[in-house]
Amino acid sequence: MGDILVTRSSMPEFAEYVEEIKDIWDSRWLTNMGKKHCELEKQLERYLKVDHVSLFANGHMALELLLQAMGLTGEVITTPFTFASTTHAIVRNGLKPVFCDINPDTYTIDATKIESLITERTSAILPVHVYGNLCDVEAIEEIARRHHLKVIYDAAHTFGVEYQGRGVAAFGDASMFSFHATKVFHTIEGGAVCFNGDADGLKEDLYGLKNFGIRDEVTVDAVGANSKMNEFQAAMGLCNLRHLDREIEKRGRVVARYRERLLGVPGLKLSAPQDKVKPNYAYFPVLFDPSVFYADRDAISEKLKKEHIFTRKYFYPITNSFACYRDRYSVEDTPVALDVSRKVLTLPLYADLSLEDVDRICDLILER
Ligand code: T4K
Repeated sequence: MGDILVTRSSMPEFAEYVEEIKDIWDSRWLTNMGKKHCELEKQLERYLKVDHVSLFANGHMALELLLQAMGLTGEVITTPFTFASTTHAIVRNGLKPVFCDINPDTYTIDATKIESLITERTSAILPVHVYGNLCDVEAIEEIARRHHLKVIYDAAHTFGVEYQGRGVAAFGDASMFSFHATKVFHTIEGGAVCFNGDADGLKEDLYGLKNFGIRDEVTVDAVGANSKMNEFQAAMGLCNLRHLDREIEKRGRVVARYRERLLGVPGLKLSAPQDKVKPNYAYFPVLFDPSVFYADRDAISEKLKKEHIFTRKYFYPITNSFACYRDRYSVEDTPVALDVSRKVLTLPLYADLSLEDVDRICDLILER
């Protein structure tokens, strides 16, 4: 039996991709905001129900350059229960991350704990819609309004998620999506910044920052980077977008089977579906409580590995304990995040995972 990895990239038919990239050969236009790039931006604006989509070479650079474009200063309130990218993007902008604990049920920022962390140096809140779970966007919006703070969402996991019929990128000042190969929607590598309205000319600033800060042939007015999505990435996005709804539906079936088998088992905690949220089934996290369940998550992970089934501990360790941040932050400040990170295992999830394989994974987890 072949390996079952934590995820597996969705792919269009080979012929479909070849057809999509044919005109790249004819035009010899390979990158720098070409036709495919522009077409994908337009299609994503429709799909995500948002005014502006700005594409990037990857999600991390999208976030890093977004923080730069926003001109943030001082401190940014965020959570450590995330991928390295979120915290690094803050620090690489010369800003100080201030870590807020997470909600024990959604694993997103605990909005009730944000206000006590606000100082006169705070310029923004950077919450993460972790696993595709929506943050408490209403409470966060209210806090930001009261304290005149920017809200930037790390929406890397939330492509296609909607709340009360609105695309998730409608919330906050801007959102970053990742289109990495492991994501529900991908462009091989890739990412985007999405936002509504454009009073401050953010779209133009982002356009400049991903292209060395070049405004026109003779004007370089920002210290930019190179983070342009190329035409082959955009072509993969155009193909994948055609099949996305079906892929999400198939993921939904896998999640439903996991829930059927694991919900209510003493010592296991699953993420609950959120009210008024259209989900994208990005990840399937399970918390293993060894004081109740017969084994801890490391033992379960090892047991599955012996059967060539590979889970991941997203997100362990939490970012405020990373070696590169040693002695700068304390995990004691975020006890819930620390506890969740020690118990969580994300189980294999992708559109083509068979229900028989889900059953086999669940049997292995449940049998002593
Ligand atoms: N913010 C958050 C909250 C994020 O989770 C991420 C990325 C970002 C920001 C930054 O976005 P990007 O700059 O990446 O666009 C993976 C992904 O590389 C990363 O994108 C993702 N989060 C993170 C949660 O997972 P690794 O180091 O675990 O990847 P890796 O190579 O171990 O792959 C995991 C599994 O995916 C493999 O076992 C098999 C499968 N896979 C992997 C690749 C590379 C495929 O099926 N196809 C592939 O091409 O980070």
